[in-house]
Amino acid sequence: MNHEKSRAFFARAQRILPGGVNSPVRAFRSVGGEPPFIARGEGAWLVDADGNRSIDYVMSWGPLLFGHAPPAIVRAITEAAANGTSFGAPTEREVLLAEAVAARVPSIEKIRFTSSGTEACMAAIRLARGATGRDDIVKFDGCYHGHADSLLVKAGSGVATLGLPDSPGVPSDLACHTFTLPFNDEFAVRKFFTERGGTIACAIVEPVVGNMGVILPRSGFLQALLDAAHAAGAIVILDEVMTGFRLAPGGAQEIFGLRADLTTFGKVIGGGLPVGAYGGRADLMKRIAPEGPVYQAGTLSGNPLAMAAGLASLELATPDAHAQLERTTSNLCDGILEAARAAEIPVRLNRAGSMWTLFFTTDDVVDAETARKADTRRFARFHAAMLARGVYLPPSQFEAAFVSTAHGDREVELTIAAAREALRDIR
Ligand code: KE4
Repeated sequence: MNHEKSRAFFARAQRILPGGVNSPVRAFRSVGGEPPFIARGEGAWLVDADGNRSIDYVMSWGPLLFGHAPPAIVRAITEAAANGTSFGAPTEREVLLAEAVAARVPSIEKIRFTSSGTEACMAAIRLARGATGRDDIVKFDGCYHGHADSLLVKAGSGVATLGLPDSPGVPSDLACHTFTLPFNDEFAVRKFFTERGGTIACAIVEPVVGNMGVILPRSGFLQALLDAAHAAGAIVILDEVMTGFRLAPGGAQEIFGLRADLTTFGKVIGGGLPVGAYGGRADLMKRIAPEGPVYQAGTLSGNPLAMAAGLASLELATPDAHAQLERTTSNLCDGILEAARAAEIPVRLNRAGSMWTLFFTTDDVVDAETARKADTRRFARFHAAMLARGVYLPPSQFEAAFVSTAHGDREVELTIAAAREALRDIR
């Protein structure tokens, strides 16, 4: 594989962009090597600047449930763009997308769109603090909810990958209001909220974690969090930026039969364009300006192109599409596990629907502590060996891989064949 153009682009990018990228995890720092510069996406495939083709399991970190450039979404964006790209005024599509989200997620009584998941999580926390008059919040070690100051405390995703438990620049007298508990530890949750739940405005959690790699909630854990938080008068925010509309038409809340007080969304509801959203109980959301005093705003919130892409994306997110994603991902992961067994390499593969992570470890991965025991050097060798064979995995052990409806039997077969060789190579 020739990488000359990507290498030249990366050298040039590093002169003007920090690390040569616009988001840290893209720089390949935790897997080594240099990132390919992408020229275009075609369904399940990426084509880089040097013409190399690879099967994409990053899928823009989750938004592309239907692969690259699905005709219905491209058409929706193109048609919307012909009528103007932004107005800074209300439009019909914002109402239509809000109604489409609420129709799929019963806990959404009111919703507000933003331009990123970070904004959505930041606003939901401000709302919880404003509604309760409390300053403290709870998050879970290894979970990532975007880069707002209060949330960069033992965060997952890029921060965990970079090994930065707390980011410089976050004031200590702000970080001290964020309490971190171990994910999946029901006892710790009940104990914490019993002892000091009275100062907690909210708990925010990824219902299925994607930012430590994929980690599923133990049975009853999420309900225990809801019960303990509510008993202490705290609000529960389910961060469905990654799981929303990916795990099921109604996201994780449909899967687990839960009802969040507030939910954050992103990724899939933008169909690849910048969208975030937060919503939930009407008695809370009515406190958001201009209806209420809690301020939150955004120049491009509800952007007509992003709303058009989101509407087209949700229209494609049918039960049949989710059934197809389940079949494809199950076949893929069974084949990868079989390849690891054949290579006699100890692994754990965690999967929830069409998001999965292969951990190089001998222990079940159930929280940040067990995730961090994974052999990241071996993961880096696996990542490079797969990329050399035309399979583009997330460049970090602590990220989720994503399947789309554009991944078919051919992509599954090619990926499993590459995994057999790559795992043999890294024994
Ligand atoms: P954004 O601000 O990146 O749109 O959303 C932040 C966010 C919030 N909540 C969850 C559960 C998320 O996974 C994310 C962002 N996910 C990462 C991938 N793990 C984005 C990739 C990146 O940072 O480049």
